[in-house]
Amino acid sequence: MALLPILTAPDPRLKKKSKPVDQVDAEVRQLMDDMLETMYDAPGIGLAAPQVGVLKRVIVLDIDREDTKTGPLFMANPEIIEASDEDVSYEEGCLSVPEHYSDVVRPAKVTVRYLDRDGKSQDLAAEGLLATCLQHEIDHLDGVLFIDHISALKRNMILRKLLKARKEKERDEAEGKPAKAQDPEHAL
Ligand code: GNR
Ligand code: NI
Repeated sequence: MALLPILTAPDPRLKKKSKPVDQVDAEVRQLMDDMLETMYDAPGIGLAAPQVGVLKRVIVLDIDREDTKTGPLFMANPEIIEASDEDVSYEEGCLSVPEHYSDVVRPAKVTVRYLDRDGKSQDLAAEGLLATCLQHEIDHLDGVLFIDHISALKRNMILRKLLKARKEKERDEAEGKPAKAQDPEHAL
């Protein structure tokens, strides 16, 4: 197992379309396991391979809630095969867009078809946070971030702030200053 570095926007790799995997082999399973460890460490409730610089259609999720104790989910080549007409708005965050949150409107329920960690085809019907998170992760595989679902004005403001924060971090590191703590109020 290994922790992988998480890319943050703006980064051209986060805008690319990821390639399907031919099969869930040992290499893909290793990627899934490393991604899960990285996601728990972050911490987050989902992670897509392009966020760790691997342009493969692989995602992992773990929505640990009282009502949905699904445990970790490993998915290769996930596809939305059904989406509800009903929409829902959720305040989303993203490990690749640190410290920014926006309401995003998406279908309330989706059914996803995917290959599990054993390479077996599965269908999963989801609602609530799991449905939102699945759509957020599958978006990553198509180079789409949650900020692409909000107004260009808000998106550009966030991207500008992310660039500024990155430059300040690089400057602080060059001067040997300690890393800033994350905002516990909004820890994912
Ligand atoms: O940890 C995460 N939390 C979250 C909250 C609301 C909607 C989506 C997410 S996914 C995010 C982790 C992440 O960036 N996955 O790509
Ligand atoms: Ni994300």
